[in-house]
Amino acid sequence: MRALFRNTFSAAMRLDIRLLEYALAKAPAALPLTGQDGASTVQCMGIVSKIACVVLLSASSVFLGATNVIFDTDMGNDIDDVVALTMLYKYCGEGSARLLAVATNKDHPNSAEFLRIMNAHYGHADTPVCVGKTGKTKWDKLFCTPVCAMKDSNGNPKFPRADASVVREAVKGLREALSKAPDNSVVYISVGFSSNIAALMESEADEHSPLGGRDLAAKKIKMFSVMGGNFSDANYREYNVAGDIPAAKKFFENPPSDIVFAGYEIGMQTFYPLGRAEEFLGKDNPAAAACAAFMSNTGEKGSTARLRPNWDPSAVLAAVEPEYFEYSPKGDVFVGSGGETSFKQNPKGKCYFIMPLDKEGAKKVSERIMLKASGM
Ligand SMILES: [Ca+2]
Repeated sequence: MRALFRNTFSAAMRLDIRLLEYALAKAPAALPLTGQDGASTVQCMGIVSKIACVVLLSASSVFLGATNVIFDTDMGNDIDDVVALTMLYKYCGEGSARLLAVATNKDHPNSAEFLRIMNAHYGHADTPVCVGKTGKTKWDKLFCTPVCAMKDSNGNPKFPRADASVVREAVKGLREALSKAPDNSVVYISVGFSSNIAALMESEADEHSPLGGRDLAAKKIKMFSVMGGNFSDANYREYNVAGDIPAAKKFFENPPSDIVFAGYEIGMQTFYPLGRAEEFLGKDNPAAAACAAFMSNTGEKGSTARLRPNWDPSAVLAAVEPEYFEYSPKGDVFVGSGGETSFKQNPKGKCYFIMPLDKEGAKKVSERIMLKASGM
């Protein structure tokens, strides 16, 4: 076991599922059986083996439980948020994650509308969509607006939306979701600006909880998984940090719970092939449509081989399957005036970051992300 587990019990339980998947994949071939991942095929010896394998996997999923997840995104700015979210849906479908809420910190209405489309398509129509009026990146043109505008042959919206009743003001929605969760059970994945988290930390007692936001977060969130910063270059002004420096400073320098960082440099080590999104995700799929729109609207139309760095997907993988990475010791993260991030080792610190991958590790992470960001 290479990983530094923060939650040994749940990580061990997730490992059990993978051991079963491995056993299935290695079973002698006789009867083909489509695997849970869709993109892969596992084979079992015969009818009896097939039934036994399915029963084992099903029983494991029920027994092993799921990680409670909140996904906070700047959906609409870059396409890797879409890849990351499809991974989460996959984990939910497999029983290894439970999506408590999604939140957007991109201040454009079609960011939230696209999230309602995604949630409806992937069977999460009841999941709260928390919308932050952050004032950050108020433009939108790359994929949210184009996908929201798509029509079917009758001129109706191509993709159904989750009902507008699921929309919440960000802080209210996040407080509601956290208050309903068991203590120390939530993994909060942040793959955009820290605006919503900073606002949550400053919030006061309300009808959902008598606790202030910082105390509520500390009580309910066992860890944050953050795509942000650069831990190989202390002068680098990473986008998610530079986009809301005061919020990042408030959050990173005094976090309510542990933070694992997937830095810019980790995302740059593996890539998702946008040109194969429809092959991986299926036709009439809003995520595939978003990938196509992104390629078209960023001047890459016609490319079948475009590779997009796995920044946000790395944060999802670290949240749900942490054993795919190795980690730094604990320490403190500081945010510079221009959005630079620096790390200082401190055994009492709450921050740590994913270590750069070797060649074999990068191959495994790349394959795992492609597998999880495919099919349903
Ligand atoms: Ca993002």
